[in-house]
Amino acid sequence: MQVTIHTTAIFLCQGDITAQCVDAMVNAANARLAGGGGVDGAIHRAGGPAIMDACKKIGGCPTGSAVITTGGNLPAPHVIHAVGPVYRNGSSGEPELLKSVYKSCLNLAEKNHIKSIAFPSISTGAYGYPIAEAAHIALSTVLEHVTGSTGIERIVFVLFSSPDFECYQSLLEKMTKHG
Ligand code: AR6
Repeated sequence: MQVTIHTTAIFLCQGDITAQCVDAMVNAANARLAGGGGVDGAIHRAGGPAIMDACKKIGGCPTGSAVITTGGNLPAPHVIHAVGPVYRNGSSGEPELLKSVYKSCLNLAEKNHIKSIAFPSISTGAYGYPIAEAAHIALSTVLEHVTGSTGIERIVFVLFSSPDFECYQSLLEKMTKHG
């Protein structure tokens, strides 16, 4: 599925984020930038040790924020390491932190003249964020951001499972139909 808002095309696809040909791939990282499972494991495996070397130099990243490194051997020259919140009960600041992490990625992308960026569904794996709530925050933050003037031409959400893809798809349809 694809929608174009202002000058930015937003795509949804199902698959493995490490195969995306984009300027920057977003990693669902942890605050220590220490690597892990899920997207984090896949990105470090496919990108090689240069990414971990760069993460070690940075040292860490607060929840709700993001940092940028090389993409190592990945098809993307950059990786944006985004630290989403661990989901507790939904009223411990998780929505604000999740919105903030997407905004941080978009701001970092613009600052680095990135024209295409791939996002996973941040926080909805090991960090336990319910998919529908997280998808709503992810999509609304991106849609809001691209109504302004931005150098980002292409934003891809890469969903791993078919239920996650369907959830994002039905939400994006609703959100773009009703404004
Ligand atoms: N491509 C795209 N999406 C994927 C891939 C992939 N290769 N692999 C998993 N997903 P998660 P989080 C989906 O756990 O919840 C790590 O250990 C997955 O199905 O990667 O933010 C870090 O080090 C889910 O929908 O990230 C942190 O400690 C989504 O990506 C912690 O997990 C996010 O799942 C971060 O947890």
